[in-house]
Amino acid sequence: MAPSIRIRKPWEIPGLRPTPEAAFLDRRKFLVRMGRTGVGIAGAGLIPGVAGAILGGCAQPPGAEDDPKPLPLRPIDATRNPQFKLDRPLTPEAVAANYNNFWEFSEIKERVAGLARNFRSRPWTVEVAGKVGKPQTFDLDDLLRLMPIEERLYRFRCVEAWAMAVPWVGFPLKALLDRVEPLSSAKFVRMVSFHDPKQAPNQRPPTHYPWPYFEGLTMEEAVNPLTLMVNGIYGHDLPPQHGAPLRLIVPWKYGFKSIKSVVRIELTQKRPPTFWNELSPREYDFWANVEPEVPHPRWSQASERMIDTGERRPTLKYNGYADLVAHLYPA
Ligand SMILES: Nc1nc2c(c(=O)[nH]1)N[C@H]1C(S)=C(S)[C@@H](COP(=O)(O)O)O[C@H]1N2
Ligand SMILES: [Mo]
Repeated sequence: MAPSIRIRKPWEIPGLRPTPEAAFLDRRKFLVRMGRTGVGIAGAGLIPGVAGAILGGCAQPPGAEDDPKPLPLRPIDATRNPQFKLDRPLTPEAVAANYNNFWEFSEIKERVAGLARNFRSRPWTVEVAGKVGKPQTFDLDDLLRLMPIEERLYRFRCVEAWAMAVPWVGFPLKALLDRVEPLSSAKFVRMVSFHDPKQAPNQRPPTHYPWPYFEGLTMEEAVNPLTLMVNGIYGHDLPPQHGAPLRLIVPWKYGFKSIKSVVRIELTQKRPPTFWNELSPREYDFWANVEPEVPHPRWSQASERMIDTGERRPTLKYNGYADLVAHLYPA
């Protein structure tokens, strides 16, 4: 009788799946490296243009010399919306820009910036389709000219229990959806990331992931005023590692909902499948609301670790945005 061998998926292998312990060790290595190279946190008062060079990190992939140069990060002059106040300091830009989850490039947070630095995010189009009256494919720069761009300071919480606070630049997703005239049958919004194995090393065979990355929200969540489409951070274009040129930010949900480098938005009648939920439904549910009292199967969610200082803070219900979203989830 043949032995029955069950081949484990990479996300089931302890060394490869995200754990708070791994994240903590990674963070320590990162601090040591930052100290050695002198690319200190003080260097974070970024002059756009120089930002690309700094944020690109020092982890150049082999052969990167032949690659085109990183696209410059142009300044964005957006007014800060005073409604969104923080209860904690902003995370230094250089820390946020070198500790990223972007599995298309690497499963190691400190390597993403270097591997993504030459990502071509222009020209870029965003297709909006499905249950809408006016389906449309927008050139991104045309779209940005139409949208009410502003800056917002938001808390951000990863399911792995790390957290940061950053100034995003973007526009409410609702402003975009209004232009395509959703039909009454539209109940969900599905979003899809880019798929380009030439640029994204972890999308190449033998990858075990069902690329491209896909996520979704209910229509009510999508039109909530907090739900932002983001094209900038720290007063300039998004650098590749943060999801250039356009990503979603849903600040009351765990970070995996906030899909990066979006190419397609589709309004649907049925709840769409989502990437991490397909891979591990017990661990990553569709809702993914930040709830301190609901532990992840492998760790508590009662507290979170700030990625710059290592400080632990109590996790806030809906990441501190309950007044704006609790009504979406009646008990
Ligand atoms: N396309 C895509 N989007 C993604 C991810 C990813 O791997 N691929 N990771 C998610 C997770 S788990 C987190 S925590 C955030 C991280 O965003 P940041 O690197 O800008 O902090 O992006 C989310 N969006
Ligand atoms: Mo995450």
